[in-house]
Amino acid sequence: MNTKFETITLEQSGDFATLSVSREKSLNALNAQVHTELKECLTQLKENADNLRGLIFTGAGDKAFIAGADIVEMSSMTPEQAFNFAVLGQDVSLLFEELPFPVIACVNGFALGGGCEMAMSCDFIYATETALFGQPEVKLGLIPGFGGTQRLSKLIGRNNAKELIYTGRNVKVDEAKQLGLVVKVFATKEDMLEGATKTLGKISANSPLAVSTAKSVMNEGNDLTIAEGLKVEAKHFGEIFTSYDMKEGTSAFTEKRKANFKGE
Ligand code: DAK
Repeated sequence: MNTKFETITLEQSGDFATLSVSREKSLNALNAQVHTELKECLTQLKENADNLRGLIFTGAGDKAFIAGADIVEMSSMTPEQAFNFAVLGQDVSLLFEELPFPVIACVNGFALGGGCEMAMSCDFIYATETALFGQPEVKLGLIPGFGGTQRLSKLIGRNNAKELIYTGRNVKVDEAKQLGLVVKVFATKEDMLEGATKTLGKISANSPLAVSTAKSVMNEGNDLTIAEGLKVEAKHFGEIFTSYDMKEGTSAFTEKRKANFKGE
C-alpha cells in the first residue's frame, strides 16, 4: 500500500488504522491534494479490507479536525474546477461509507463546513471538549457541498439542520452531543483516540461479516422508505444464514463457548 502521502498520514497498528489529515498550518483545510490523496488511500483500504477491522479518521494537531474546504484554493476556482472538486469530495465521503468496516471520526477543535461533512460521512463521531461543529458555507456565499444538506438532516432532523445551515452558527460539543451529532465526549485527544480504539476492539470481537453487512444495510436504508429498507434488511438477513460466522456464532452460543469468527 502506498503510504507516501504529503497531506495525509496513515498508521496501521494491528487490526486498526488511523488516518489523519495533516495540514496543521491551515487547520487541516481540505484542498484538492488532500481529497486526491484521501481518495487514493481509501480506495486502497477498500481493496485490502481483509487486513483491517476498523479505521479512525482524525486531524493532525490539537487545534482542528478539519476547518473546512480550503477557502483560499476555492476562491480562484473556475466553475469546472469547482465541479471537479465537488465530485472528488463526494467520492471521498462515499468511500468512507463503502469501507466494509467501521470508521470513527475523532474530532478535536474545529470541524467546520467540509470538515463537519467529512465527519458525518464516517459511521459515528467521537469528540473532545474543544470540538466545534458548524456549516458556515452561507457566510461565504456557498452551500454545503460534500453532503451536508443531506446528511445533517438525517442525523439531527430537518429542522435542527436548517437552523444550523441557515444561520451558519457554530455548535459546541455539549449541544452537538445533545443533537445526536456526537456520540461520546472525551477530555483530551489522547483519551478520545484511546476510547475509539477500545470501541473498535469491542466491535472486532463480533462477526466482521455481520458488522459490515449491518453497516451497508443501514447506509442503504438511509435513502429508502421504511418499507423498502425492511425489504433490504430481510434480503441480507436471509443471506447471512449461508455464512460460516452465523453458524459459528449460534453454535458457540448453544455450546456455551466464545465464538471464533472468520468474517465469511
Ligand atoms: N481554508 C483555508 N485556510 C484556512 C481555513 C480554510 N477553511 N481555515 C483556516 N485556515 C488558515 C488561516 O487562513 C490561517 O492561515 P495563515 O493566515 O496562518 O496563513 C491558519 O489556517 C490559521 O487560521 P486562523 O489564524 O484564522 O486561526 P483562528 O484560530 O484565528 O481561527 C477559524 C480559526 C477556524 C475560526 C478560522 O480560521 C476560520 O473561520 N476559518 C474558516 C472556517 C470556515 O469558514 N470553514 C468552512 C469553509 S467552507 C463544495 C464542497 C464543499 C464546500 C464548498 C463547496 N463544492 C461542492 C464545490 C465546503 C465549503 C467549506 O468548507
